[in-house]
Formats: sequence, structure tokens, C-alpha cells
Amino acid sequence: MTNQFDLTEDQREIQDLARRFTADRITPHAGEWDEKHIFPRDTIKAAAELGFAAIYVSEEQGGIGLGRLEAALIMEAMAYGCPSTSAFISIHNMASWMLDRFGSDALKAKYLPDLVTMERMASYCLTEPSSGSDAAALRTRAVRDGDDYVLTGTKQFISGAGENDVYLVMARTGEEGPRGISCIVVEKEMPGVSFGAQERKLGWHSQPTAQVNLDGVRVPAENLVGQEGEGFRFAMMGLDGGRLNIGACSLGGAQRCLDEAIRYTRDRKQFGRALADFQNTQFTLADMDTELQAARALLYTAAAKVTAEAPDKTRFAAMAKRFATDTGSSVVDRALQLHGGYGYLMDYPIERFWRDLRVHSILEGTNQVMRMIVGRELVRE
Ligand code: FAD
Ligand code: 2MC
Repeated sequence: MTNQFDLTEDQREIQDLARRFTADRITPHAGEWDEKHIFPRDTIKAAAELGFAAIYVSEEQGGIGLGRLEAALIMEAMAYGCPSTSAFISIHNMASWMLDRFGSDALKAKYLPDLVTMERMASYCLTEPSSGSDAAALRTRAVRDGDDYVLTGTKQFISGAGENDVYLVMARTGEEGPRGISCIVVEKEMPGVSFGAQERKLGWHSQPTAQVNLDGVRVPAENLVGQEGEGFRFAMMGLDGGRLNIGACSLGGAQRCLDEAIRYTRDRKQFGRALADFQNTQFTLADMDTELQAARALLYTAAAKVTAEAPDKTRFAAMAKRFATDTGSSVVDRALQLHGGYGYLMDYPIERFWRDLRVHSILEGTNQVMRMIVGRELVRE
């Protein structure tokens, strides 16, 4: 009998592929990308050659048509080398999936061939300066004018801004609130698109973050994804998957730090013994492993639910994102402690993971918003 809690052979193969790619192309360079703020475009495009830019885009559109668990395995594996680069690829996947799932045939034909190869890269633009958690309060307007929409507004904290070519912009075409929001594809080169200065961040140095300014940008009406008023729902459905991937990035980063901590505490001697011989060290490592395994089990369950479009998928994705990102950061913090002063130095990778994982509790919905999603559903009549 197959154990339903084990990965299948196909899932192990894709995990191995992602792990080999990470060991060859990501891990040896991630420290330098972080330190010098290098955006590793070539490595990211190499990931696309393996299908990792369109993991859950249909095969018909050039994607590899896998499920959310497979996506989580890939993100987790790449985050073992660099959570920031893995998360960047996740956001591109989220945007590409929204186009594949909700776009017209013409819109898919226009953008997806270049997105699956990462000839062009995509950003997801929901947040604004005055609407972060309260995303449905966004103010960017898209006004219909003949065969075009004219977009005006500012998108804040956009991953890939300035580097990426395609921007899925959530903008208001109708009433206040979520039902007045539409999703429109904007291109970098369209007149009226400009970018703010690159944000100076604690982590996520291997990818750019900036404002996207839209000043009377004229976009053909055919670039509307789905129908007017559907954009908020599409954006939220995109995030169901994005949140799983961010959780997976925390798990991958934390696993790396656990492995580093095991190696380090075996080597390092104090009081005439290896640190690994102290009971405190073993108990700490045991808790780190236990908590990571628990978070992984929840995340994989949630991923299966999102693939199956289960009715409770959003609640599970929110629970898993909250738990995996909090657990991941806590595991990395303990790994840093076990390294003593050396953990605080850039000579070891732990401090980079500590900084990179910190933002996972904030973006793609803060962990307070995740609790709000779960709690609201629990008490709903
Ligand atoms: P706020 O919403 O102002 O929240 C501030 C604090 O108040 C938080 O702790 C929050 O949890 C808490 N809070 C708010 N409301 C409640 C409530 N009702 N109950 C309890 N607590 C509450 N956005 C995009 O659209 N696309 C991107 O590509 C993108 N990339 C990002 C990359 C980085 C590096 C960062 C830092 C952010 C990115 N974001 C992106 C934005 C991110 O999603 C937001 O920062 C996040 O959703 C929180 O919004 P905010 O920063 O405005 O905080
Ligand atoms: N799937 C499908 N539909 C959904 C959905 C989901 N996951 N979530 C909400 N909807 C629908 C919902 O059913 C409702 O539909 P209807 O109008 O038909 O009743 C509509 O969307 C509005 O939903 P809510 O009533 O829940 O909206 P509300 O305004 O109360 O808040 C909340 C929703 C707080 C959950 C949402 O604003 C949110 O997720 N905020 C956090 C913002 C966020 O995650 N930003 C991330 C930006 S991207 C990023 O950070 C990156 C790094 C890329």
C-alpha cells in the first residue's frame, strides 16, 4: 500500500531536479547576490528552462501543468540556496497563472509564450501607498476611453519593478470596495509608466522592489483579464497559491539553517566538547526539526487543497503561510544562536536567511491578515 503521506515518485523527481539546480546554480552565488545586490537574471531564466516559471500554467499554454504541492517542493528546494530568488520566481508564477486561468485566448497568446520562457518577466501589483492589508480600498483608477483603459495611480512595494516587462495591475473600474476592481495587463514600455527609486531593504537583496507609477497610461481594452469587477477575486486566488510558495520559501531557508547548525555544532568545541554534545544543543535541534516537519506537513496539506480547489483552500493556505513563515523565522533565529557570534557575521549564511525570511511574515498578506482570514471563517455562521 502506498503511504498517502509520502511524495510520489514524480514528485521526488521534480524535487531532485530543483535541488540539483539549486546546488549548481543558486547556492554557490547567493551570498554574493545578497551582498552586491545582484539580480540574477541568467539564473532565473535557466530556472525557466526547467519549467519553473510556469509550474501551474497549463501544458497547452507552454507551462508544465503541475499542482501546488509540486510548486511548493520546487520553491522550497530553491529557497535552500536563496529564498529571495525563489520568491521572485514564485511571484512570476502567480502572475502567469492568473493570465492562464482567467485571460482570454487572445491575451494568453499575446503574453504567455514569453512568460513561460521568462523572455519577459511579470510582476503582481496590488499594494498601494495607502492600501496594504486593506487591499480592496485601492485607488488606482482605470477609466474606459474608446478601445482603451486609461490608468492613473501608484503601486507600492512592487517586486520586480523596473526590471520586469509585464505588470498585472489591480485597478478600480467601478464602485468602491472589492467588486469595483479589475485586473489589467500593463507593459513596462507603455507611455506614462515609470518607477520609483529602488527600495533599500533589510533582505531580499537579489531582487528589486520599487513603486510603479501610472500616469495616464493608455492600455488596450483587450488587456483586461476576465471581466470588469473580477480583479479582486483573481488577485486573491493568485495569492492562495503565492502564500503557499512563500511558506515553502521559509521552510527551504529554515531547513538550510538547521543543516548548517547541525554541521557547525558538531565541529565547534567549547568546554572541551563539541557543542552538539550539550543537551541544550540537541534539544534545540530536536525542536527545530520537529517544528519544521509540522509546518511542512500543514503546508503540503494546504497545497493539495489548493490544487483540488477544496472549499477550505483559502483558510488552509492562510494557516500554512502563517505557520510556515513564523516557524521558519524562529528556526533560523535558533540556528543563528547556535552559531554564537559567528552566526552574526556575513562569513556564514545564517544572517542572510534571517534577513530574507523576516519579510515573509509581512508580504503576500501579513501574518495578522492570515489570522483574520482563518478566524473569520471559523466564526462565520
Ligand atoms: P499595513 O497594512 O499598513 O499594516 C501595518 C501593520 O498593521 C501590520 O502589522 C498589519 O498586520 C497590521 N494590521 C493591518 N490591518 C490590521 C487588522 N485589521 N487587524 C490587525 N492588524 C492589522 N505588494 C504587491 O502588491 N506586489 C508585490 O510584488 C509586493 N512585493 C513586496 C515586496 C516587499 C519586499 C515588501 C516589503 C512588500 C511587498 N508587497 C507587495 C506589499 C506587501 O504585500 C504589504 O507590505 C503587506 O500586504 C502589508 O501592507 P502594508 O505594508 O501597507 O502594512
Ligand atoms: N478566493 C476567491 N475569492 C476570494 C478570496 C479567495 N482567496 N478572498 C476573497 N475573495 C472574494 C470574496 O469571496 C468576496 O467576494 P464577493 O464580493 O463576491 O462576496 C470578495 O473577494 C471580497 O472579499 P472579502 O469580503 O474577504 O474582502 P475584505 O476587503 O474583507 O478583505 C482580505 C480581504 C483582508 C483577506 C484581503 O484584503 C487581503 O488578503 N489583504 C492582504 C493583502 C495582501 O495579501 N497583499 C499581498 C500583495 S502581493 C505581495 O505581497 C507580493 C510579494 C507579491
